[in-house]
Amino acid sequence: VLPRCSYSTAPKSESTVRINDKEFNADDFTNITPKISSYLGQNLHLQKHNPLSLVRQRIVNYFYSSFTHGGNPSFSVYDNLSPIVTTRQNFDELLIPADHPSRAKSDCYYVNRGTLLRAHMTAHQSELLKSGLDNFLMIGDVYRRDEIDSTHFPVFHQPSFDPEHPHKFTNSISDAMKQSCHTLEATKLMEAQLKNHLIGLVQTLFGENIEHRWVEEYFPFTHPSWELEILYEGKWMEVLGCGIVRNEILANAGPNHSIAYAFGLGLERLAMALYKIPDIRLMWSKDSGFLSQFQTNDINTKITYKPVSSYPQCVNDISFWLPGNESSKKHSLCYSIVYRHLERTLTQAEVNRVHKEIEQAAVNAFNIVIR
Ligand code: FA5
Ligand code: MG
Repeated sequence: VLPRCSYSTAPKSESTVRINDKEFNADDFTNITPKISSYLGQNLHLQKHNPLSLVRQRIVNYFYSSFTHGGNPSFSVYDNLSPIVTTRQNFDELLIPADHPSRAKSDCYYVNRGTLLRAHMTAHQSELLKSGLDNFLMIGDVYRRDEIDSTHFPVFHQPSFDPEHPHKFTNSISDAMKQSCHTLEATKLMEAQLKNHLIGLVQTLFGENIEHRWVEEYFPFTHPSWELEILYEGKWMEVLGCGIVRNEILANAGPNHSIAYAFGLGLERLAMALYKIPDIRLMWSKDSGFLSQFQTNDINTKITYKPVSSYPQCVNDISFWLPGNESSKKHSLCYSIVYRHLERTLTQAEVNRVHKEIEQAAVNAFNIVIR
């Protein structure tokens, strides 16, 4: 059952927004639409045979193999945190200034002035740190008012990781290389670990020869920061942002004597490059011609997406009694047959004609009785 969003018809000043059966006051910031709300709870990253879920599992396995302690995973995975967060979680806790452009109404889906659909998984970093965790992987759907194209969609999925290490602090200056409280040695060590882990991940997914490059970036919540790009279809595609967590964030949340790095990946972009899916919008396809290509019990199977007809499917069921002794218990089966033309939309009448022929052929060949 998918959650729905609806708007009450009350006068504007006291109008409310319902999401997931929860009521929120609407105000001048409210810009969430019923269409966007319909994505909440779909959790593509948790659907068994969805490409995003296959990549999610491979990422989790990779981190399990790299972060273990005495044979057990040394981090926790959160993949079902609610995407409805406060502006405090999404921005303030991450030191994002009040006038930062990423807070603009034109960039986010606001429920109201204080509440929005998270724009990144980093929104949960502080609460998890405060709950005492020091190594965690968060995966979920995030929402941004981005212009749609082949690599951008207003809803996408982000695995985000945050491992921490003990650190002896110094008092020096902050510069392009590091934060003032960190030693240059520790910063360099963290940078090397962070980059190794991420390169290790893309090599595990794509093979040793994956072409990649690091680009210097700026995030208010990390310093220094980078983005990783991989070569996809002859063009550089950004797949993640990362950096060394600002010490103020760790200190505010509790663990003061440690240094941590963090990153946020674009799950769709990795899935696109891995399975050669040409357009991010296909990830939302409910078409069995798309989904059936990812029906595998081995997440490491090499899959190359084959385009399916863009004309709609038409589904007719065939339901029949198996042949058997009249007196014995009758056994019936039902199959769904998907019809689709490669060059045009089929009409129900012509589908019915073919369907009748299949029924007749099954009766003749297997002696079944159509129900
Ligand atoms: C962030 O979201 C940071 N929170 C990442 C981070 C985490 C940095 C922790 C430092 C520490 P960014 O906005 O670049 O960063 O998004 C991360 C990735 O999400 C991008 O590299 C891209 O792969 C993906 N992404 C961003 N916008 C979209 C979109 N509209 N559609 C699909 N994927 C997107
Ligand atoms: Mg970016």
